[in-house]
Amino acid sequence: MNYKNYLSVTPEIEEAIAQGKPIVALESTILSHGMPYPENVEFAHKVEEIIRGEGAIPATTAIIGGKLKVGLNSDELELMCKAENVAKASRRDVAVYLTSGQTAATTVATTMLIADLAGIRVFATGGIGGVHRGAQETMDISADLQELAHTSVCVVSAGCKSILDIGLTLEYLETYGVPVLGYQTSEFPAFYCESSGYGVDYKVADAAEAARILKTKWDLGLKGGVVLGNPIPHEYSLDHSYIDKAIDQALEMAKEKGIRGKATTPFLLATIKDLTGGNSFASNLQLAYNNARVASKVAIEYAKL
Ligand code: PSU
Ligand code: MN
Repeated sequence: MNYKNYLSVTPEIEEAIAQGKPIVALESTILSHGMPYPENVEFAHKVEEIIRGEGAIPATTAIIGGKLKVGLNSDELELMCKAENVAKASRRDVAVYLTSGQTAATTVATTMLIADLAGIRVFATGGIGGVHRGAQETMDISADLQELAHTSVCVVSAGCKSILDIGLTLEYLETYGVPVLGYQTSEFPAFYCESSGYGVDYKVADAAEAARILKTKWDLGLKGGVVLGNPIPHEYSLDHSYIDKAIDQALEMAKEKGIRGKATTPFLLATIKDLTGGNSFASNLQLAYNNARVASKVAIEYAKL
């Protein structure tokens, strides 16, 4: 396997991997297609600072110049945040964009894939992709779920947005043998809302317990990811009725405009942001910071095992 020819890992991260230090992977689709510029620049730096503050090393991923980048410098972060001619790379796009040299942001699926190639086991994001509402007709199911089925990385997220069918997303994860853990909660979180009405498989008490579960799973050769659901901090949790109204409206607009395929999720995210103004964005930032904190703790505990 000569996959290493395609990886470009910063010296700091390369050394950290070699020494078994705690590292937290971060995606770039959340920057390029999930947040407005220039607010996303501040976010991109702050989330990395939070991880460093906890004692782990951040590794933001992207596809730039025909390489799978692990760790971005300030210019590269700026490039992803400006998002001019930055594509969205899911698993099926990776080889194409590496070949063409297209700059692309990494989704949860692609970040997991890159983290796994580099040997990074913990990843912090905002929300995972999942089974879209109406998937019975459209078959729109995020590639994130198949990646979770096969790729051994723990994804710390605030669950998923209710642009998705949360119940079907959890069913899909069950079918593919992906453990869904709740970080100090028995409820699967719904991104902006700390609760979703759906339970998790197991509530973990702390990062050490989560890390032991990861080690046990992978020691057994049970390949595949783990979802660690970490609810948005209570003070930032939004009202279900408030956010659901915006989500329903965004879904209706997507239908009217005939939005399909990989454009669906970015369209819904941008429309919800516009409909709810700054409110939802402030919550979005806080839940992502909180995931970075918890992911760092898990990476630190995992590195001790
Ligand atoms: N959901 C969010 N914020 C995001 C995404 C999803 O609340 O930024 C992004 C993630 O990168 C995720 C991707 O992996 O969208 C899923 O896209 P799709 O549904 O096209 O697979
Ligand atoms: Mn899709």
